[in-house]
Amino acid sequence: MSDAELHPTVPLDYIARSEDEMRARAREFRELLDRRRSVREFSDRPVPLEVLRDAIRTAGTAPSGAHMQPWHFALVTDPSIKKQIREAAEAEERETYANRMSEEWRKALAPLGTDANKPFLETVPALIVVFRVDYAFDESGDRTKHYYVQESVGIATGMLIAALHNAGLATLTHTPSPMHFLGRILERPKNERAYLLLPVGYPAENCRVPDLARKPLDAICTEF
Ligand code: IYR
Repeated sequence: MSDAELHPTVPLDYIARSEDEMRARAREFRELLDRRRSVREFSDRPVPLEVLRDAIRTAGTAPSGAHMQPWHFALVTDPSIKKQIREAAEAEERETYANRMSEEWRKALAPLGTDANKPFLETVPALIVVFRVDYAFDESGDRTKHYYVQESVGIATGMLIAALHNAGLATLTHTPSPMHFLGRILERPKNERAYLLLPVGYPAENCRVPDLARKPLDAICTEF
């Protein structure tokens, strides 16, 4: 078989835009994403499952090392599973807040007003648990190596958060640590490790968030 037959190509589905259009789109997208905030007070109002599924499809368009797509998303809306996750997360968080956090860490978190109680894990209509898939199995049961898993899953997660925000939903990037309990409760295989827990829903009425500022461009970018 020729190389072209082994590795087929297709034309790039590229949309060319004028510079004016690019400027407008870049600004609008920035303004949209600048309104995203991590939310810790959620409404219990159900969200359309199809919106969540579409956002997960969007995450699945992320680039990945050797196109291995090393991610898996658990979409949890079952109240009894949310309860189990809340109870296990709070147990870990109680230990973290009491014994694992340094004084410096505690100070950095103070403006966020967080503690070990995570009632939102049950209030929210949906939890999306992102798993990193460290390796796969081929048809003969041998391991297939995955590359740049951390980077790939991080990019996919960013796209997931942006897609949910774009759809009008609020999220929290939640990292109870350690997160082994998520693989256990959700019965994921041993080649997967929990990466992030994302509560998703509508913000509670009158939801307030910390008064934070974004770093300006000149603080996050150096031009050469
Ligand atoms: N995982 C804990 C602590 C926590 C840590 C960081 I870094 C944050 O930005 C926020 C919280 C918790 O969720 O409370």
